[in-house]
Amino acid sequence: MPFTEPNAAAHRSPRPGRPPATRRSRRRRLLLFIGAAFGVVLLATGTATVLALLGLIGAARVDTTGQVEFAQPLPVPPVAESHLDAEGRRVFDLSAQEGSTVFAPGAAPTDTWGVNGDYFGPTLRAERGEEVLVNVTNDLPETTTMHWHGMHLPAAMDGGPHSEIEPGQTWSPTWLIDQPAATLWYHPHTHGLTEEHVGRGLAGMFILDDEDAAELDLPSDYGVDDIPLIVQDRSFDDEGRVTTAAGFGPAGALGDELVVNGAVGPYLEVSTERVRLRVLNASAARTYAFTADDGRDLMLIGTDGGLLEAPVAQQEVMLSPGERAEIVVTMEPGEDVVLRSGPPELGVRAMQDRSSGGQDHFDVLELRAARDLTESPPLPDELVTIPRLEEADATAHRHFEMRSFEINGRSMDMNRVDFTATARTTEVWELRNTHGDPHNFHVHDVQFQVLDVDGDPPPPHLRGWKDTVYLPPDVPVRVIMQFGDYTDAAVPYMYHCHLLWHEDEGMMGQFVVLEDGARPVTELAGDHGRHHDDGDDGGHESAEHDHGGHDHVHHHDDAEQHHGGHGH
Ligand SMILES: [Cu+2]
Repeated sequence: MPFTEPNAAAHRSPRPGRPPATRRSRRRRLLLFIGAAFGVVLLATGTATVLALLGLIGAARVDTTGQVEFAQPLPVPPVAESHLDAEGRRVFDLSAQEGSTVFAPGAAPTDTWGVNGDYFGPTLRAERGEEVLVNVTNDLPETTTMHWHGMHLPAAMDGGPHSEIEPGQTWSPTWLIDQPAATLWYHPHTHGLTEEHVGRGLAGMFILDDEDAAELDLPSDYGVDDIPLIVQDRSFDDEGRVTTAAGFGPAGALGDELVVNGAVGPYLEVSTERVRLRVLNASAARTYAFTADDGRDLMLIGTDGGLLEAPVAQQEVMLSPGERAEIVVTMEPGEDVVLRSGPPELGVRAMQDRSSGGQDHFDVLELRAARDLTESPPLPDELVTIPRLEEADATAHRHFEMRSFEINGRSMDMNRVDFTATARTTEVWELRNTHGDPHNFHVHDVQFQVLDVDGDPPPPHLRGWKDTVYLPPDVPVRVIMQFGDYTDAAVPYMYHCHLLWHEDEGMMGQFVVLEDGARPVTELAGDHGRHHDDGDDGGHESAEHDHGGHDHVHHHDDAEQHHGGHGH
């Protein structure tokens, strides 16, 4: 069992046999029909043009506020067991396996995948300065991978699409935890299959601790006042089994109900005055804008890569796929507060907005405060010191244009290294969504800082460490990062859109980190011929820096010409 709470099936439901949200089933059937029809068109054409068309009629507005029953306790993933080996490494044993999950009281079970259980996986936890070793055994009937999202680590340990784990095999990456306390996560990064593998349930949290965070008076009793919330959108059939997504639009497939830690309509019994929510958007396509139903402040204390310098009072916390937020909510004795998601400001035109989930409302989780709450210390005014990366130190400036399913006009090629970064150097990347559709940007190995958004200093919630950032159309976002010591000429890191359908369709590229002047190998390992598009694989390009008409991505020495001819 992946969770400490009893399975929903073993729980007495106030209304046994009632699957979730039957009241919306008629509309869902209609949407399924429309979705299926467009799915056929999409398969037939496979072009982004169809998506624009889909934007017109692909998905209806969803609103579950006030309709969710909150009939089951929130399952909390257990902390993964570990032991120290002879070399002092913290060892975790994970098994990706098949299972069966009941998502709501009385619902029929759905065939799912999980890690050491039926759905999702345990929360891995390690301290800065520790070496970890994770044995990942693939007990599934097909090849998968396991990526440590947000982790600074050698490329060969990163679990990208080159690090395939065949059925029956065990992959055992090991690395030193060398970054601030943070809420990271793990999930497959299988070439062309990430959406499917994550959607089946392969995901979990990886919480990092350090001394700076431990010294702060923050809620940190896991499962009591420090709660992981892994949020996905799903659609269910009349019996409560997961079914084809109810909506489909430019962002990808959208469910019309929310699942938190694998449960539909969960509640959390809060026993302390303050509760810290570690929220992970593990959805394929949906962006959330979390709010409290009474509009109270959500105190944002951390983002993807660690704690902020100071808590930020937010009425709304927006998370695109892959992003995390640590939020502290203050409760009064005996009250109920519903965590909701309101329409996220995707910044896309109305046509795309509706079918990208930009007008949807959800009830997420009910927080039920006990009559007597244990007193919590006030939130610290200051959290951690974040050393600022300086633009003046940057030795490379790169530009990434997100458009259709391509980055800088190129689709993912497992055999092409798109650029080389130099170890221990600082780079500035300008990220630009020149598409009308929603995209975000995620880079492996490093945490970055946002330098500016549309030329302005970043808002407070974007001033901490980030590894994934939402890119509204036509709003340039500049980020700065520093590469570390890890170099590998043969195994690349990925950068990509974290909307999983886009990523699977090739909205991804690869880079290697090398010592100054070194060159990547020309044939990369791990290509098993499962390219999503077989049209142009014959002549594998040289894996060295490709200047052939793709100069969006380039080194500092030719950075000055980057605006030429791209219609910015
Ligand atoms: Cu995208």
